[in-house]
Amino acid sequence: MVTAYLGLGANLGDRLSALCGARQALNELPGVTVVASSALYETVPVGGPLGQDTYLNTVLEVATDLPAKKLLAHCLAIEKLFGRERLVHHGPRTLDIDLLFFTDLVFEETELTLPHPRLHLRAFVLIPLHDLAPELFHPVQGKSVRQLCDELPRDQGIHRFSRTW
Ligand code: PH2
Ligand code: MG
Ligand code: MG
Repeated sequence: MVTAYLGLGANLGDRLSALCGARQALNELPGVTVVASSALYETVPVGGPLGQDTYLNTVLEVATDLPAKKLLAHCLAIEKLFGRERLVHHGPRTLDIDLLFFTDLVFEETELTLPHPRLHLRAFVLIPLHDLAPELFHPVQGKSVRQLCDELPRDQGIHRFSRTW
């Protein structure tokens, strides 16, 4: 069993039920157990078309004995199950599941880069990840999640969502 971190986001349709449903679907996969969930965060969209609704974002810690690419394939299948359509780059989505870290694996291929290549720049990933794993070390940036959070520009348009889940 190894530890992986997944970033989830939704800004179209019933965002909370997509995140809850995705967490349940991940936990039901053979070889995957959801170990911990961060708080939920309401976040301003980064990139993509203007006028999009705000996102709900969260991060999950999972224990898995699947290889990274298998886990990614399951994540993409769960996105589809929740109505994900890929129409516009960074466009609104019912559910996005990104593989952030897979143990300390550093890996680069077209369909999968680990750690996720933009996670160190994104408050909507780093702040929920910090809830779960502040001392997690980013092997490419050479910094902990805590350090990366401290270096984020102020006012990243991210607020804790009042609901527990
Ligand atoms: N995901 C993106 C692009 N922009 N912005 C926010 N706030 N949250 C996201 O999850 C997000 C985004 C690409 O996957
Ligand atoms: Mg994403
Ligand atoms: Mg994605």
